[in-house]
Amino acid sequence: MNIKSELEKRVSDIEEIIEEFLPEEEGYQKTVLEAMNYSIRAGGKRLRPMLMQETYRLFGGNSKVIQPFMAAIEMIHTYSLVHDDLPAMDNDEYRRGKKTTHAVYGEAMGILAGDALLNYAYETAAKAFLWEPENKRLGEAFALLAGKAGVYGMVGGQTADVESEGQIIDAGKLDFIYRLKTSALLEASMLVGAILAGADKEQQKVIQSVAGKVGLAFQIQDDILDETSSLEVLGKPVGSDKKNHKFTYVTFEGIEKAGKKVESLTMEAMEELNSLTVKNDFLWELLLYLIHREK
Ligand code: GRG
Repeated sequence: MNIKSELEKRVSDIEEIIEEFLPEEEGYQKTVLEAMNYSIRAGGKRLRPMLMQETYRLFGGNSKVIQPFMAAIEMIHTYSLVHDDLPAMDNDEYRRGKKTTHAVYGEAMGILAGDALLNYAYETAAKAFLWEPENKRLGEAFALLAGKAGVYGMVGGQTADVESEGQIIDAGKLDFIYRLKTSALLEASMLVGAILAGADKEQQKVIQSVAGKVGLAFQIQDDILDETSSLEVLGKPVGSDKKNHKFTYVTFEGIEKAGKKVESLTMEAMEELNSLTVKNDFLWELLLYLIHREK
């Protein structure tokens, strides 16, 4: 399989799906609608909707009902990036190779565009209930998505992360931050796919564990790239962790050990995925590809 061309094809399919759910830019609130669409259309790997769709396929899902959830997870992810880039947080000017939302539209619109994207994500996912009112799995998927994005998920992780700036933290707290700040949305992506496709509780447990490990590996690779990459390749400034006095896995263990950890976590995740009777070759290749991702 040529993973690069398969990835390109999937990203373009996913972008078409997301585009269908984006709001019209009109009315007195036109500016915030433009800022929302600007942030979403700025690009990115579309990893979360991709993992959702591939996990849905893994368990034999074949309805359009997954699509509003795919758009919703990308909206939630994008809101988190818009807010993370704000002056009160990382104060970054570039993201996904473009000016950040607050850099283009001003700080107030950056805050509002993030708020609006988060809410619009749920408005979008709720469309699935109108399409398939008899589908009993939708409520579970919706609750899971909200929980993983919220204070017991990504927002909780970001809180601990912000409060830890400038401090030396122990491995337990770092693990907490990574599991919530980063893994939670990857867990939501894969679990929503699994739930909507009808995976049973045992299968969901495996997916939860796989996604948790992929999330940790993904965050550690993010730490590595923040030290080793460049603005041109990454599309966002490097050295952001140092600038913000953030204690990362790389500070703890160094680049080499961190790289090994990315590999071992991914291998464990892949072994667990392999323990399932269902298979998805692309998902397998995608996880392998992520180990050595350059952006
Ligand atoms: C503001 C509530 C709130 C949360 C922010 C997600 C996040 C929490 C902060 C963004 C910065 C960061 C290092 C997050 C960890 C997850 C991560 C590596 C995000 C970047 O995801 P990619 O690489 O981005 O998938 P693209 O642009 O490809 O979509």
